[in-house]
Amino acid sequence: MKNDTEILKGFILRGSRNVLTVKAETEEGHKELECRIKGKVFKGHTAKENGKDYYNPFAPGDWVIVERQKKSDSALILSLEERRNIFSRFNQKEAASQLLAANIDLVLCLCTPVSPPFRPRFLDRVLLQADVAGIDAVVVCNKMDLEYDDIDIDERLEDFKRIGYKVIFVSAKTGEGLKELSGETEGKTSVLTGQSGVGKSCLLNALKPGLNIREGKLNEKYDRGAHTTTMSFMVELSPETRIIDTPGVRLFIPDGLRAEELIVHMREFAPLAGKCSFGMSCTHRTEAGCKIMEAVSAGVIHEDRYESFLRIYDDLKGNISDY
Ligand SMILES: Nc1nc2c(ncn2[C@@H]2O[C@H](COP(=O)(O)OP(=O)(O)OP(=O)(O)O)[C@@H](O)[C@H]2O)c(=O)[nH]1
Ligand SMILES: [Mg+2]
Ligand SMILES: [Zn+2]
Repeated sequence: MKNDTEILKGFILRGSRNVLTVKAETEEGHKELECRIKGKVFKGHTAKENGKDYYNPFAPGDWVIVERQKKSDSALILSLEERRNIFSRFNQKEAASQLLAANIDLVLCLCTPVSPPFRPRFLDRVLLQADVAGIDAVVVCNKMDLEYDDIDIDERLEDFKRIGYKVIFVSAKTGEGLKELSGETEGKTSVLTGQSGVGKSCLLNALKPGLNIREGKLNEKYDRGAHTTTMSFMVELSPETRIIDTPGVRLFIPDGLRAEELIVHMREFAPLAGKCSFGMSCTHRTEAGCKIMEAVSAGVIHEDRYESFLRIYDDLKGNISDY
């Protein structure tokens, strides 16, 4: 009886909460297996490991041990291998953390100068989350084929460079910058994040023709994306290079840190942590001797990053609002 099954190690490509596609090396070579979760062990397992609940127990990039019925294309997930890191966000609707990807080398923070409008505060949040997770991040500005004449956009992108982030300019449409982007992602597992409509799926299709990932059209009236991608999934550009596409979300609420810790996870703020007259209890809003406010006046911290900081701080205190 036992010989009818084989135990394999594989990684998750995509899936819902209950049914996941795992890629594993079987006796017949690499296969994509449709997997269900054995029992209800995982909710507890994940919660114990991370000290909190996730509304989805697995994410693309997770390594798992599965039991496969030989010759079949289905299996049961028995256990989760230890994670190197997780990229998550707080899901307000579910009031829980949502895993977007696991075991990641690089976060690609995709934005556009126009269509949909440039939203640097979204980038601030994604970059923050990458820092919290301990994952490298780069800003990727797509749709560079489109005209725009707002110098504030260039100035803000320059500021990301100034504080130490790489900014790559690309166009999924014309192919501009794709070589540089390929160079950056080569040999890594990356996660692609950004608002709906910035062209995440389109960019993947441009990086590897033939993928045929579904792309959406922008809503003309509101100049917004249509939330075309509804589930994270991994694509393999080569055996070593993997990218996880994610659904565009409207609000990115950072996850896994307390408001008081925010200061150490924003690059140009971090060196000032604890230096205010009121130390770590400073709210950086009104206090005399606040080093953050001084740094904003001196131009060491961009005013808009400071505004981002205040709003994220409020989010983390539970006062979530639009940003
Ligand atoms: N002009 C131009 N349009 C682009 C470019 N990249 C993507 N688009 C268009 O932007 C729209 C949205 O692209 P998607 O790839 O579906 O966007 P997404 O980020 O995956 O959106 P969600 O799945 O909803 O999160 C489509 O109409 C694309 O044709 C680009 O480089 N230039
Ligand atoms: Mg998409
Ligand atoms: Zn302060």
